[in-house]
Amino acid sequence: MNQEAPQARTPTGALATDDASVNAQQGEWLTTAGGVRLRDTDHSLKAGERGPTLLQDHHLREKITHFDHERIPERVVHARGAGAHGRFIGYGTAEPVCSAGFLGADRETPVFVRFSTVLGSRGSADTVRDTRGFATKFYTDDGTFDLVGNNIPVFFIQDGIKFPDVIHAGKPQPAREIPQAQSAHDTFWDFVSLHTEAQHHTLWNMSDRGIPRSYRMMEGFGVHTFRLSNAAGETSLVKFHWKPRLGVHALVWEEAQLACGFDPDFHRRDLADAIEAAAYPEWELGIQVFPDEPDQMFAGIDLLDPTKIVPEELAPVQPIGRMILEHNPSNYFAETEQVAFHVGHLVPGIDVTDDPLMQARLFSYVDTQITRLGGPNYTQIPINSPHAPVNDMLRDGFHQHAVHRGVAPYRPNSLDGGCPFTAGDAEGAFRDTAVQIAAGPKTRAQAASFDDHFSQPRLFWRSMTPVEREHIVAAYSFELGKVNDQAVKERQLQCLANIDPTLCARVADALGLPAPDATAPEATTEAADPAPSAALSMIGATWPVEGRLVGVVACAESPADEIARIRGALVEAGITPLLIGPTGAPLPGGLPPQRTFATARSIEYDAVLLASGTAERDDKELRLLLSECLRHAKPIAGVGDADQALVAGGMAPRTAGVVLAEDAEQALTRLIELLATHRVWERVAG
Ligand code: HDE
Repeated sequence: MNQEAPQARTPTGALATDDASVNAQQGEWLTTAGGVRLRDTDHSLKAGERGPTLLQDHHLREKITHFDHERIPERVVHARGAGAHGRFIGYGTAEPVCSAGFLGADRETPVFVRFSTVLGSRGSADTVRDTRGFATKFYTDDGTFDLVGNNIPVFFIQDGIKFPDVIHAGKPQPAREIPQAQSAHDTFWDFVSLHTEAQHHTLWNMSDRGIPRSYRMMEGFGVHTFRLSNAAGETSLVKFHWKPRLGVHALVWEEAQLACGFDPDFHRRDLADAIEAAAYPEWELGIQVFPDEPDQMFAGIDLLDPTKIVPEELAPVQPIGRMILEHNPSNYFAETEQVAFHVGHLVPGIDVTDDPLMQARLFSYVDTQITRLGGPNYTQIPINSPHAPVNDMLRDGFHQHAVHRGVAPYRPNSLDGGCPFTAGDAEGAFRDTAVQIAAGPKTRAQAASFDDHFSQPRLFWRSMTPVEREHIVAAYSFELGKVNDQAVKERQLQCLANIDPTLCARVADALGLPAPDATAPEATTEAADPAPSAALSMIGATWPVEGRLVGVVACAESPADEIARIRGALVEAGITPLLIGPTGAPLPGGLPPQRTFATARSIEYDAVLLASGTAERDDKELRLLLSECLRHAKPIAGVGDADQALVAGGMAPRTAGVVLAEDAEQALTRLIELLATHRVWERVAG
């Protein structure tokens, strides 16, 4: 098992002990919470063998009372998640724009990352169509920096005051509390069709970005524009990007739906299994850099508007470091559930901007932890403890772990010798950038530059390949098909007409409704006629295959040495082989299969290979597995006589992406080439 607990820290951030378990359990005897050794924990104290139970039983009361309070409120959004520990390694390339020490060349910083869905409850399925959270805690020597981002670079709303509205609309409807963890219902589409600034984010959700193949294969975005400053105090505006080494890949919609039933923990399991198999997930952190001009615009795009991207073709993403996740949490609750991120956890060199969405977040994240984690001392929980020394003059409160000394937790003081002292630039103090504020009246109005809601969705749609467009049309057709209110559907079609007439016509056709004409005025301006951005598409390149999963179907007739060679070659390529046998009985060579025909479904494998000897297999389950792989555009290979099993599985001769080879090595070479393209799209392209 590759698991390592977080380092135990004292409430002031110092290392407490080398043995993290000491804080949780000590000694060999079962005890009460007070440390008294127990004789029996299986029977309550009764008046005679047949009761009644005595109120006096303090052990019973302590055990049950603690159990009664084991749950804490789940996060109001992003309740469902998975976490991992790792390292961030700076390249030093950020130095011209950012003085943050952890970005320095070869500097290593421990990190904890939590991925999540947004809408569902803590027990909901992983593979629903939704945005994914991508929150990273950097335990830097200069204090904690949290980059609390998503896998989609834009947001539904431009002003944080609307967050309760968009979330109330997306959450299950109040009367019956359904549907769980999805946007395919009236209230969501009611809101986004009325509130057209949400259309860009919604389009990303309807694309394959809404159903990632794995947390390991997602981009991450800081979404807002941040303000960086270098050692000379010069500032730049930037957007943060995480680029996954394995590429950005998605499930197909049928897989996502099947996984909700077959394996609701699909993404959690994938992340933990990959780390355990030493296929460590890795991302490169990059920044798009913009000059810090007074208008905070770049190429006509308002950098304070979180519903807009800046195409990478206009501002390339410059790599500044990489992150590798190497350890699973030891305890879900202690680490993944209790981790508390905050947009205001900033380190010297990194500052926020006036983006009105970001400004509201600066309030929300501390506030929510006070309810969720039971008071203001949540930064003392080990997973949240800074790795920098803390001397904060914050005192008391629920669950205070520190035994503070001194008499003067105030400043100025003379009684504690004036301690602690404030720091200056030389001591690495945080500096609030002295941004010039344009004078104006107090107002609830927003800038006119926030008004264009359609040109960027149009840019996204135009940047998609035909397969990706098909998926978007299918997603809108599914989601709007689940909406009952006719007016809501018509209003959303009107929004689609303002994005692109073909998109609108295709969805209208699926709904059996007329396609309206565009009404938005933007279609006449240059910004409204954007050039496609190739960086937005997920199709058309090749990516590393390390850490992908290949199902290897074998049976009693398969040669032992061939099974061994196939497994060996896959492992050599960094791919995880999963042996699939007709039953749980060991396969030739003695290895037990990891999956049986009854438990194997296409969702679990990125590609499938049939060893020779499987020719005669005509099992119902095997046929189902192969036909699903076929529909899900997965590479399939058969060695020797396995072609007969493939025909039984519904494959016509020369089906795209189906490899038949005399020997295992040939089959594997071709299969791995196909796997590097993620899927065989020409098989399913209409
Ligand atoms: Fe969050 N968000 N958010 N959010 N958010 C929370 O904080 C909030 C927004 C994001 O794994 C909450 O600890 C407001 C944008 C992630 O623990 C809460 C607004 C982005 C996570 C909260 C936003 C995010 C959260 C719920 C609009 C992408 C999960 C529990 C102003 C850049 C972090 C908690 C984790 C969690 C509020 C908008 C990302 C309630 C008010 C934009 C990844 O504080």
